Amino acid sequence: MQHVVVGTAGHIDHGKSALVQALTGTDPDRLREEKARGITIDLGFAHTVEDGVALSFVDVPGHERFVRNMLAGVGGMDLVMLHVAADESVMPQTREHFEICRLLQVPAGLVVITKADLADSSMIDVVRLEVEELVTGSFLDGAPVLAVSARNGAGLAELRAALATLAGSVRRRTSHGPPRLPIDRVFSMKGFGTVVTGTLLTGRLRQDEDLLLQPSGRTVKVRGVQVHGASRSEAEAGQRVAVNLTGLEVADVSRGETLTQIDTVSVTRHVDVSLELLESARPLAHGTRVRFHQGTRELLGRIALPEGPRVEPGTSAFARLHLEAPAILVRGDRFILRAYSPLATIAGGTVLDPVPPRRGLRTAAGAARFARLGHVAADAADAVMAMVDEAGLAGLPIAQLVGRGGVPWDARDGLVARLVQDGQAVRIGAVLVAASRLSAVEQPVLAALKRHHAQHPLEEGMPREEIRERLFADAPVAVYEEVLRVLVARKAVVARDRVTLAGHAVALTDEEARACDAMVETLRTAALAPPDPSALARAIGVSSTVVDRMAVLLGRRAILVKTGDLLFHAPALDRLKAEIQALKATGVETLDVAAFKERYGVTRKHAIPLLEFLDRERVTRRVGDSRRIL
Ligand SMILES: Nc1nc2c(ncn2[C@@H]2O[C@H](COP(=O)(O)OP(=O)(O)OP(=O)(O)O)[C@@H](O)[C@H]2O)c(=O)[nH]1
Ligand SMILES: [Mg+2]
Repeated sequence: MQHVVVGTAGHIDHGKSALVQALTGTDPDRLREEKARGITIDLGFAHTVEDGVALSFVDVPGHERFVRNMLAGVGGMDLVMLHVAADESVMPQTREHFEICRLLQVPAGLVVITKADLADSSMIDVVRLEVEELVTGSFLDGAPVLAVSARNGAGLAELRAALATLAGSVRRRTSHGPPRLPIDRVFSMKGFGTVVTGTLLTGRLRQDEDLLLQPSGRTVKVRGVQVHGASRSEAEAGQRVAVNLTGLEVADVSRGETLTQIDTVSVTRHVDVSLELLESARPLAHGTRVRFHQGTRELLGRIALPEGPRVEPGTSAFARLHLEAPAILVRGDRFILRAYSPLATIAGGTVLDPVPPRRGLRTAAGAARFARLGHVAADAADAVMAMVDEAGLAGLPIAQLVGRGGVPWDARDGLVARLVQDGQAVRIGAVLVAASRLSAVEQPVLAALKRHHAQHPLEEGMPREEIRERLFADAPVAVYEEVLRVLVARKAVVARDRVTLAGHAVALTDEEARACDAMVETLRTAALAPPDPSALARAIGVSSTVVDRMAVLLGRRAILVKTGDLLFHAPALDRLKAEIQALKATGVETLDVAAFKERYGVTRKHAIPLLEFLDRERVTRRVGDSRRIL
């Protein structure tokens, strides 16, 4: 069965609650004080089934002092019934409630002229004209305007039929993924404990599952779920639900919190928005303190304007809101702003980015960023790409697509696949990186290598880690690896422990090249008894500086090994290591300097550096004057 949430709206005493009761048989005024004073103070709820459609009514108070309670009810509405009493016509809260519904983009609705029994047809025609003037050009332009009387039942049948018809055109909410339930009521039920209610905006809510209360971060368990007064094993988006929770007291939770799961929403104090200032409002200056109403939550915050000192009435603008407590948002959420004092609705708007980077706002770049976000707000793919692009090489975690990007859960993977397929983004591990960012960093990598080769002609290349620190400090390692992988695949670089430009060869002079060859040859023949470096230099006829420089180069290539002051041919040392290890198998446990000298026919000058080498390589360990073979 289709579920539709129908809200009331309108001035105090215009017969909203009476009409809900006439339609459902339930008096939505449940508080003792409401009954005593004959007015609605807080939200009331009732339900009925009409022509196969489950209608849930949210009845709001008309009193100007309770607009904040009214606001907590509008967020979940699919349809609104704007009430205008036949004997009073359009009044201040008729206008204010209508503006609120318009600014929050309640998708559809109708107008009811109530108390028709108190007016004749010419009075009703006047009311009709005033209503039409009010709603011209809005979402209610052309909507049904029905005269009804809760007292004598006139027009009720037509109203029911109109609601059932409108219900057919209501948007479907996505039932995939975790639930998002802004809480509008909390109470305790004898024998059950804490119950919270609300309109399930997206996802599914199941009995026995663990959920998160935001912003408190408290974990709770769903003990039971009720929809329209009946127990269910699960509820789905668009339904009004009552959830019995274990793990918390009534005092631990209040209206304005949201029941959800991780990665479904952003919990945030700074929000980038576009807003529309009402004609009736005063100019809104940078820095003004305002009341922010979103979902069932009300917060105080300050307006920051990226451009200009103020917003003029009747115009739209971009703004950043700095809130005094966390809001629970995703991109695309609608909200209302009210003046701090005197209380009045002044503006409404859309969340463009619930987690904006904290960079300069009143700068050219800040303004450009808003222009881009505002421009793309309608299209999820463009908005997500704007966020991906802005995240730079760090990438946008795919997990944030729902909670920050406002992408429906079931559309997330498809959107990622599309952006990757289009070549706009690359998926690297758990993040999306803009393809343009990846290609833009290639030039700096190649330039850094070129500079490095020029400054260090004898080095094989630039250490992998040094490039990462210099150019990829904010990026996950996987992103850096991906850039290298692409450059290697294109044969632009060779990447081992060091990264080298393709075609780069260590540049040696003829003398250096000859010295290298001679050093290797001499040391190979000398095996475990090489000459010291100055003797080596003399023997091959070059300066000691050249020998030292070539020693570093050959050392880096693992052709020579330096131990103590001496250079050895690496294969000679490898053989030595293997032999000593083999000795152990023949039962020899220890080795002293004398035995080592004798065994290899070397003097102390060679024996000491060689034994130190073996210690370093953990082939032996020094114990007193002797060595234990490990
Ligand atoms: N004659 C007549 N009186 C009505 C009708 N509907 C409501 N009333 C009376 O109007 C008064 C206000 O009705 P409510 O339904 O409480 O008005 P409301 O819009 O819910 O008021 P708030 O919730 O306080 O904003 C009550 O005394 C009702 O009995 C109607 O159709 N005809
Ligand atoms: Mg009422």
